[in-house]
Amino acid sequence: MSSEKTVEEIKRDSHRLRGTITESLLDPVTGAFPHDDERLVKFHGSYLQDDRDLREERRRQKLEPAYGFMIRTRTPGGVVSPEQWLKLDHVATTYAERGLRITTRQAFQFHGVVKRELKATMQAINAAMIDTVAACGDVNRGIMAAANPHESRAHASIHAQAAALSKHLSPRSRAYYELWLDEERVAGSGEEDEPIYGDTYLPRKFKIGFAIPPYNDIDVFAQDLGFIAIIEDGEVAAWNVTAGGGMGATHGDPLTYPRLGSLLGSIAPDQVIAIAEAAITTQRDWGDRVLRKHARLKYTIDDRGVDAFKKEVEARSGITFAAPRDYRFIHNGDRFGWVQGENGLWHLTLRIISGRILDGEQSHLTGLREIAAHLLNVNSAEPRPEFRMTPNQNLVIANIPDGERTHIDALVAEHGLAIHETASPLRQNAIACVALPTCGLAMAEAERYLPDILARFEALLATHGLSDQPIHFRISGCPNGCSRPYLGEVALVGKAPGRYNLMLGGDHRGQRLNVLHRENIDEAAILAELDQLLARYATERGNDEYFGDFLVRSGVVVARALNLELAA
Ligand code: SRM
Ligand code: SF4
Repeated sequence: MSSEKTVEEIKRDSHRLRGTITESLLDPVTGAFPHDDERLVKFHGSYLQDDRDLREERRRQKLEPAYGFMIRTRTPGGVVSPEQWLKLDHVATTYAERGLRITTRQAFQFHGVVKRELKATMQAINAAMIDTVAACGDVNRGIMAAANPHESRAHASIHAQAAALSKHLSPRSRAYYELWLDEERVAGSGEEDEPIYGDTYLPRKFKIGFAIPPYNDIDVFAQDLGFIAIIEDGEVAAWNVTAGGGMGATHGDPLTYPRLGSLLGSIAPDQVIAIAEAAITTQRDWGDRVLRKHARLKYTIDDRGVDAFKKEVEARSGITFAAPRDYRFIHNGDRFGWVQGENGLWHLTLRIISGRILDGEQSHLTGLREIAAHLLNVNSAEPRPEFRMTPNQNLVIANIPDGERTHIDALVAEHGLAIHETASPLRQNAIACVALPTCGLAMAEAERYLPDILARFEALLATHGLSDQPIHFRISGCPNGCSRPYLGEVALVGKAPGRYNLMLGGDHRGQRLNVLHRENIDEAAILAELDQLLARYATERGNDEYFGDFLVRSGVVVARALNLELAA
């Protein structure tokens, strides 16, 4: 039976990612896909899920699970125009449940799309000139780029670089266009040359990001391949390159672990594509094709050594890395409210809790729709107003002429979107992954639990007179690490319903992994532990000392990977 095939076999036999997806879409008997097509549809940006809140009840009623598809966009650097926003809003309100969801990699996700509407939804997304190709699957994923809006010229150039690289690394297969957009099949269809990926694509997902110091909002050290811009006179003068970052782990399996990227050296501004292609093809050829848990680049690099990997990338690209250039990160979060870019235009960063944009207690979806509609008519030269999703699941309304700020502020206030003005620093910076009810891998709540745990954490901070402390808190429903929890000063990693591993000791720059402090504890134990530590922090901390740094200095935790060579 085909479901016994390995993922490698499924990819190889898929006719370049087509499989039998067309037939599976037409099968009226089930809301699901057969196993092989389920694997393949990921390469088209979609996951088969089921509503886990309803699982038990449906089982009792002898019904199949409440299947729905998640769809993720490919939006390099997280930029969309107001026109695109309105079209994506239409997709969310027409086909999906739970609104628009900004992800930790600057994409949108739609949840709960039923199979019979999957194709129409894909087409509606494409009508916004946005596709979902390679948003998931064993390929290069959505490329991240700094969202911090200060340095306008550098931003424009790294966004253009992210988009160009994303295009270069996209699969050449026309499967997406045939299956979803009814492109006609031509001779050779199903056998397209895949010069970068080959017949079986990559052993595992691959992630790339571009950072602009001093802000590390993209968490560059969590990327398989990271580019750190060295800016001179407002332009990118060089890139430092990192490789082998990643967060995913499995509870109790020491073969798996989070890892910070290693600094390989620096390259010239125009060498990004050659280096990225060489790194990807090296991982294609060297990565583990047997054990998927061990197939990320971080394990390849640890198995072969950083130097061997670096030399191979140099040989394949014909580029020799120069010594790393000096740089300094100060922060990996977002800066909220209005800031003016060097080109005189204004940018407003809004806090979106867990990236979820819904009409609920507040009319956030409606508010942003009205803002997008207004921006369509703003009379301004290039660069035009746009939306930028941030890697911390927030939203920047960018390139706004001075005269438009009052109107936007009014819409923001009317629709309760000014969360950043009142939220505690803890709440402003917290990140939660999606987890239940859609994520099939979730062991515990994350996004839905975030407001409650934040309220309790805030109460503790208030007790100790620490309400103004910007503690970075991250929560994931399982150890895969989608909220990049291993970089949080305080993090909860789901173990079972209501139970988490308490991780402590990350920093504010995304340069230090936290460590396991208490395993498999419930909320009462989490709060009791934090209570004690915050009491010490309140009295023993140094001037301006962050909580994570305090925990390390005072020996409460021994940070596992200080990555000292990077700490400028
Ligand atoms: Fe993730 C799997 C959601 C960013 C590491 N991730 C999943 C799946 C698709 C579950 C599944 O495989 O069935 C989740 C879908 C949940 C849902 O219902 O929507 C999921 N990941 C997410 C998002 C939506 C989290 C969020 O709250 O925003 C993020 C989408 C990013 C995007 O737009 O592409 C997301 N995932 C990440 C990140 C953060 C990052 O990339 O900066 C990581 C850690 C970095 C890394 O890759 O090492 C991450 N996701 C994983 C892993 C562990 C991979 C590993 O190396 O072991 C899995 C599980 C897997 O691949 O087998 C996973
Ligand atoms: Fe799902 Fe785990 Fe990722 Fe959270 S961290 S979205 S629970 S895979």
